Amino acid sequence: APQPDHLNRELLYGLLDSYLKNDVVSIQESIVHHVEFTLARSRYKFDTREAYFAAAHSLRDRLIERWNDTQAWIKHKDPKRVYYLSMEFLMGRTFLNALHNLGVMQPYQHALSGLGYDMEKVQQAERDAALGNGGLGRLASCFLDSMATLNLPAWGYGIRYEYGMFRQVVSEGFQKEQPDYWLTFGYPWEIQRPHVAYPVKFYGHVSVHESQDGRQNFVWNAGEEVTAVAYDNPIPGFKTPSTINLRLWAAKPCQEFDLEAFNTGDYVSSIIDKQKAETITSVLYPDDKTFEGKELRLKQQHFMVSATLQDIVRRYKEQHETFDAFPEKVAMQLNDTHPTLGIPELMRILMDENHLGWTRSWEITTKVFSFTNHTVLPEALEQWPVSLVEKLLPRHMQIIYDINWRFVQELEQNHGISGDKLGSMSIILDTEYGKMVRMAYLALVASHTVNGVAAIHSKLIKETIFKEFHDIWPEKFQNKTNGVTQRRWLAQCNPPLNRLITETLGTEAWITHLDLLKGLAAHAEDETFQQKWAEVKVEAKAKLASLLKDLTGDDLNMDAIFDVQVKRIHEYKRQFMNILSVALRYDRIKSMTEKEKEEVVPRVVIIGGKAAPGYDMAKRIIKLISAVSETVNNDPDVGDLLKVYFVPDYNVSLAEVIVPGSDLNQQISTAGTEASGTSNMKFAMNGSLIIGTMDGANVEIAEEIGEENMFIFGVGAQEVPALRSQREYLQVDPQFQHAVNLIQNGHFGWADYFSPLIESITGSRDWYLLANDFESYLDAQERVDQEWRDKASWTRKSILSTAGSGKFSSDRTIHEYAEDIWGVEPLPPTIPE
Ligand code: TH1
Repeated sequence: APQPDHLNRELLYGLLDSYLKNDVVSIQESIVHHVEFTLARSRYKFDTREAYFAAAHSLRDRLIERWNDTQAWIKHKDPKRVYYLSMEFLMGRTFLNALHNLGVMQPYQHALSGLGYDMEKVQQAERDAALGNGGLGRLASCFLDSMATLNLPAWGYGIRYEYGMFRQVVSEGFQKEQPDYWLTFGYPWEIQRPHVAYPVKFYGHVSVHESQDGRQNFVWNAGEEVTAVAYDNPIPGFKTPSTINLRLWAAKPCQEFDLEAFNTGDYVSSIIDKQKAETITSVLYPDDKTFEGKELRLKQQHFMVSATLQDIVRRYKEQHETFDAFPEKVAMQLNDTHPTLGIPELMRILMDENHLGWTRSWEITTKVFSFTNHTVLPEALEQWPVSLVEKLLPRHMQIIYDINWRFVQELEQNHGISGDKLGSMSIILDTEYGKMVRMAYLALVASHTVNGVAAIHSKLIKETIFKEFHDIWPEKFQNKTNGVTQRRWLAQCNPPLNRLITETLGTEAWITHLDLLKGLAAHAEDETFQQKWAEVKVEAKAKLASLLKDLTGDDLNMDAIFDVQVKRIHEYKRQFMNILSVALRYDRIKSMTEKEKEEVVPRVVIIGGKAAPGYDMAKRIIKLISAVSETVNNDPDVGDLLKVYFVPDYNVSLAEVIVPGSDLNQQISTAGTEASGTSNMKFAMNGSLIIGTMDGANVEIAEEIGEENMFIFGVGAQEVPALRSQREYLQVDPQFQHAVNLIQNGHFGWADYFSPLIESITGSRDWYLLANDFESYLDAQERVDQEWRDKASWTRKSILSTAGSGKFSSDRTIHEYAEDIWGVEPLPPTIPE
């Protein structure tokens, strides 16, 4: 018999792909098998949760099969690989996504119902993997889906936090945080790899040794060592066997025991000490855009990049003798500055462990890293105290100093820069509290490319936070407008719309080529099509209504505009402005005669999002929304003309119901503050109209779907700086003043508690220009009501929203990254003819 080596390898990989069968009986057998042998429960009696776990394990087998083949195939071909380094991956649920991408939805549905289970309920038994805060983490997850679907040889790297994003409970209107211990019942989608483990060092000191050739060798004698263990999460592409890997690291105590401590007799406390290693990966920091200089967070960052780089270098060395080809085989994307320590870590590995000189190491490093900036808010920019970096990572601090020293030399010699300007560009910043490392500058200096996440944002970073760098290196700067995966955010979460689109276009090719949605525009005026479109929306609204019924007991008015703002609570996102306008609407209805009320367009206002636990203002905003909700919803004068709900614990799975069920969505950040936003794209895809400012990706959405099909208001980013400097002298709109007075006068109770909120938008303190934009916002809201009165026109705009959202697929985004930044090519795992 021919040995595998003599077989055509490409054929062999193709054959391996079809080992498990996907007919209904085979699937039922595998589910029942997992009930008995994986869960060790009776195969005659298992509940919904067990049905979920068994079905998940059965599906996992199929994922592993493809995953193994993909990895073997990539290894065999040894193409350039891209590594996406991120401290956050907000994956949400996997079951439905995997069924959908593997194309086995139908057989699993039948298999489960044959066993007496309802797919919908089984699927609800899964807990979200919430290893991220919001947009940045969800973007990383959409990117993985697109990279797999585009057959890119790609890897995701991150941290397996034991506690994900906290669970938000709202009690008497106040946010309470509860731990999200998401691993209680086990996580069936991961594969532990106890043998893929690396030591990660911290603390200690650096010693210098003279080698025979007279070179200095730096040796880092660490004070603490922990082990990073890999957990692999297969990420299936859609309609391709290609299944890539998300490798998440968990911290474990290292193997070596400090014999001295043991011999001195304190056995038990030595063991307890060891256990402390695990704390490194215990919890996700729940702060969205406020930099907190906590030592544990810095440890997490180094832990992630150190394990990742050891893994990448090991993989490279398996197939290559020297580092010469490293930049042709490796691209690494830094998701914001959080993984920037990877830069000095790679330098250290190349210089200290592989004895390449500085010049060679720097050349390699600067060819492999690229960096994405996600915000211009100054409070989010990472600056670590030199004293802390020095203590935790003494060798890295030396390398950062060296990088900075050479950078400053270059500025002086090649760019003629001196004096204050040198200081303003330095990676090390001198402050009254001591020296700081500006991580964004470090990332910029060492990366070949930096990109913003929407056109306006990429322009802004060149003009503001990175201006001096743009002056010397204009060619480094790029834009990569964000996108979202239409698999999860349209095809899976909105089955009725999926069917209607596929039926109308006569193809489901839009699921991988979202541009095809523009074919819907031809039907926008068609009355029967509008009818069908409206019916689909009603179906999605009914699902959202049933969710709210479960939460509140209320039956929603299905004729109302479902008006949604869901995102992290932040002053710049202006949920406060939203609720002020709701207060005003309430007050207006209160003063109406019954006759006048007949003309009112009914609204259901839905707001959801988490406040960072230490963000006092954001927490007060939640209480204000709850207080307004309490008053409005219980006022018989208002009836079902206006309802306000704060949806607790907004997360990916809730978004999958809320987004399709909305008529209107609010994207109302002060122009120039929201880098991109990504929910705006999800809403547009699902035919929800946007009320918003010319900020972030809204600008490009307006280009694509037409400004006339959105409700745009407010000042532009260019006007913001001048307006800010004039805040004290600006005329305050009387309606704004009236809304403020309602709150101040205790209309919704809690007047004292809300006074810091009022202060924050008064006169010169109104940083986000609520007072200034309010009139224009109310005007846009008025246009919304007018539009709703004309059902055909509204539906037409809804169709055009979906039709114009083709650009906002993460497939497009990833294709651009691959071509313009990474230089990686698709490697379809198919058998060549
Ligand atoms: C967000 C941006 O605010 C948002 O506009 C953008 O669409 C999204 O990233 C994806 O690009 C950011 N999230 C974070 C989270 C942290 C720090 C900075 C940002 S910017 C922790």
